[in-house]
Amino acid sequence: MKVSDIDSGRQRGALALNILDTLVHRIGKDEQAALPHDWLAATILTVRNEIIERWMVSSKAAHAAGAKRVYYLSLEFLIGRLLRDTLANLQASAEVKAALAELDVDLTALEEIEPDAALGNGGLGRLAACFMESLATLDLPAYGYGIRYVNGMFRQRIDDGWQVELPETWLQYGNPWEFRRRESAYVIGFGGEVHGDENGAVTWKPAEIVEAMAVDTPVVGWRARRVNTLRLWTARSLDPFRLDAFNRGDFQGAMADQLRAETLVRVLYPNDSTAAGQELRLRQEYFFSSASIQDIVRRHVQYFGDIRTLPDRAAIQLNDTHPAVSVAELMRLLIDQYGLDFDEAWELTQKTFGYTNHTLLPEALESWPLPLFERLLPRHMQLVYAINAKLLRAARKVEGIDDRSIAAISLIDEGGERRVRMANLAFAGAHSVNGVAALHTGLMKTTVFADLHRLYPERINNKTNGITPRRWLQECNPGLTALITEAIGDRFMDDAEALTALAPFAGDAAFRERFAAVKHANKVALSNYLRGEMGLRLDPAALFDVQIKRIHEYKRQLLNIIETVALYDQIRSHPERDWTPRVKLFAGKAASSYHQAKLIIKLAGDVARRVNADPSIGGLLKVAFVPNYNVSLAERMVPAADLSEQISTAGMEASGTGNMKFALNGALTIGTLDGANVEIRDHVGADNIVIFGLTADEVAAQRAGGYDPRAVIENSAELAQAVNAIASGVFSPDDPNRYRDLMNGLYDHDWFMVAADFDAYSAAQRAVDARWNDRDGWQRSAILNVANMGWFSSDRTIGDYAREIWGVK
Ligand code: 26R
Repeated sequence: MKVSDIDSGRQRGALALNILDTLVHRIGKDEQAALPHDWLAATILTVRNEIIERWMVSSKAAHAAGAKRVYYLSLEFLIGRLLRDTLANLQASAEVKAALAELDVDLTALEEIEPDAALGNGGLGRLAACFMESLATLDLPAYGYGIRYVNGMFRQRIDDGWQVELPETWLQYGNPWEFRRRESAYVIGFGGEVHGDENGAVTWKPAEIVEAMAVDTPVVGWRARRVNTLRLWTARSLDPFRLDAFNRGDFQGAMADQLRAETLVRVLYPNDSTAAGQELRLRQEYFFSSASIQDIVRRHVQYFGDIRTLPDRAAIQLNDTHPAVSVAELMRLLIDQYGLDFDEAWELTQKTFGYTNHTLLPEALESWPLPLFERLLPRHMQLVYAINAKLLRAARKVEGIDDRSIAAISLIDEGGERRVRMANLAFAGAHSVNGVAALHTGLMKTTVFADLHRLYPERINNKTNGITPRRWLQECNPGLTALITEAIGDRFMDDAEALTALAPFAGDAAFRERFAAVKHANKVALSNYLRGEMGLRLDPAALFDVQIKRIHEYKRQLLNIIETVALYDQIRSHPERDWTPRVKLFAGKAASSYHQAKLIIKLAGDVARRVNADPSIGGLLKVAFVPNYNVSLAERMVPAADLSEQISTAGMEASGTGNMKFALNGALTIGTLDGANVEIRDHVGADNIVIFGLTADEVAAQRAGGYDPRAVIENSAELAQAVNAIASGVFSPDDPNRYRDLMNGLYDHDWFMVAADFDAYSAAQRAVDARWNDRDGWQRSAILNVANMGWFSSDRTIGDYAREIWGVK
C-alpha cells in the first residue's frame, strides 16, 4: 500500500506525504494510531534524510582535498534538543511547519517533547556543543568524539526544598538522529601484562577487553554549509553471551562481560568540580580516548598512507584533561604498532595535540593514584615514566631551576600518595595549551602552570570562549531576532559582529520602545511557563534578576541569597521608599555528593517560601528556585532576563558562557571582574555593565594577608542582620539550626569572600534599581549590550583556534 492511498483525500504536499510515509514504513503506525513521539520520530527521520547527502558531500570533499581534520575530544557534549536547531540551520523551519500542519500536527509541540541530550555537566560540555555547531558553520572538517552515555545528567526534582537526583532516560523512545556504525569498532584493553622481547619490541597483553562501537550524529552548520560528525562510543562485549557458562547453569556468568561493557557507558559523572578518582571514571576516559585515537590513526593511514604525516593532517584538541590519557595512547600506537622510536613518536604527538584548560580549582585537577593507573594501564604507565624522564631531563638544563620547580613540573605528584597528574601530561604532550578567557589564561601562567610555563614560555595562549548565536539568539529569541533584522538587515546572521550596526538605534526612542516590548513579551512567556510548571505567579513588569548555573560555592549563589534577605529586610523596614519590584530567579544542579551546594538550594527555597508569602512587602519581591535546569530551560530563561548575575569570587570562574548568552539577549550584567566578564565589560563599555567587588589580585592579597571575615560582618549592619537571621532559623522554623554551620562558616573562614564583597554587591544592586527607574537609560544600555556582543560568537572563537592552534584553512 502506498502512502497516497492512505491519504485522506486532503491536499498534501510532497513533504507532508514524505513524513507520513516515514511514519507508516519506518515507525509502523498510521495517522490515527500515531502518538506525539511517533510524529517526532517520523519528522526527525525525514529531516535526517535531507541531511545525509550533504553529509556525504562534506566528507568526500574533505577527503578529495586531503584536508587537515580537527578532532575535538570531550567527555561531555551538552547538546540539548536538536530538531529546532537543525531545522533553523537547514532554513527549513517554515516548510516543515507547514507540512506538519497539513497533517494536523504542530511543529512547536513536537520540538518541545524532544528530550534534551544532556551528555554534560555545564560550561565545558555546552562549550563543546557550541563548538561543534561553529565548526560546521565555518566549513571546517571536524569530528567530535565522546561517549554515548545511556544516562546523561540527572533530572533534578525538588522535594520539600531538597534536591533529589533521578536518572534521565533520554533514550527511552530511541534516538532517531543517530546512526550505529557496527563496522567502526575497536578493541579496548584493560589491565594485564607487558612483555618486552630482546629487540626492545613491547607487547601488552590486556587481561580484559571490550569493544567500542561508533554511533554517529550529524551536526548541521548554519545555512547547512557543512555537515560534520559527532561520533559517540558505546561499549559491547566481544562475546556478549557465554554459551559455555550458560550450559553450566551459570546464567549470570554468561552475561557478565556484557554487563561490564554496559557499565562503562552507563552514566555521566555528574560532578563538575571535584575529581572523583574512581576506577570507573578512569576506565571511561581510557575507553573513549583509545577508541578515538585508534579511529583517527586508522583514518589517517587509510587516506594518507604514512603515519609520519599525522600532524599535517590531524589536529586533536583535548577538552580539559578528561581525554589526556590520549597522549600516552597515541605514543603507544606509534611505538608498539608502527615501530617508531620514542623521540620521533614524541615529536609527532606534541605536534598533533592541543590542550584546553577550563578550571584552576585545585580539587578539579585530575590526578590518578599510581597503583590504580598502573594496574589498569600498565603499558601507559611505562610510557608516562619515559615521558617524565625526558621532561625532567629538559627541565634540569634550565638555568637556576630548583628541586621545588622540578617537583611541580613532574608528571608524578610525589607529595603523599603518588599520583599521575593529568594536567602535566596534557601540557607536556601538546604544542598548545590554552585558557578560556584572558584573565584565566594569565592566571594559568602564574599559578597552576607557573613552572611548566617557565620551561615552555611559548605554549600557553588564550582563546576566549564564545557561544553560538544561532541557538542563543536566533532560535531562543525570535522576537528580538525579527526586530534586529528589521533594523539592520540579516547580515548579523552570517557575521555576528555586524550586530554593531544596532548601536545607533540605542538613541532612537521608538526603537527602544519596541526593544522593551520584545523583552516584555519574553517575560510574559516565561511567567506563563512557570505558572504552568510550578504554580508561580510573577509580574512581568518587575525586574527579572536571574542566576542560573551549576550550584557551587565559588559561583556565590549564597551572596545573592543573603542580599535577597537583606533587601527583604530593607523593604519591610522602609515600606515608604520607592522600591523597584524584583523577581529573583535561581536554577541549577548540585553535584550529588556536594552537601554545601544542596543546602544552598534548600536555603533558596526556604527564603522564597517566606518572602513570597509575606503580604507586608506588597509583592515587591518574589523569589523562586526553578527545578531541573537544563539547556532547554536556559533557552526560555535567558531571553526573559533583565539582569544577569555573574558574581563569582574574582579569579575562580575560568570564563563563564552564560554571561555571554544573557548580554547577547539584552540583559545587563551585575558581576565581578572575573573570567570573561572582564572582556564583556571591554566590549559593551563600562557604562553598560555593573561591576563590583574585589579584583582577582585583591582576593589573592586578602587571602594572603589575614582576611578577617568576622570583623567585616560585624562592621556591616545590613550583612550581620541578614546572616544572623538565616543562622537563627528565621527562614527555617521547622529546623532552626539548619543553616547555623553554613553561616558560621562565613564568620570563620569565608574562603569565597562573600562577606568581603557583600557591601559592594548590595550597593551595586541599589545602583541597578536606580538605573531601572531610568527606563530610557536602561533600554539604551541593553541595546548596546546586544550590539557589542557579536565578538563572543563561537564562530570567532573557532576561527581563532583554527588559525592559531590547528593550522586549518
Ligand atoms: C574532573 C571532573 C570532576 C570535572 C572537573 C571539572 C569534570 C568537569 C569539570 C567541568 C569544568 C572543567 C567546567 O565546566 N569548567 C567550565 O568551563 C567553561 C567552558 O570553558 C567555563 O566557561 C567555566 O568558567 C568553567 O567553570
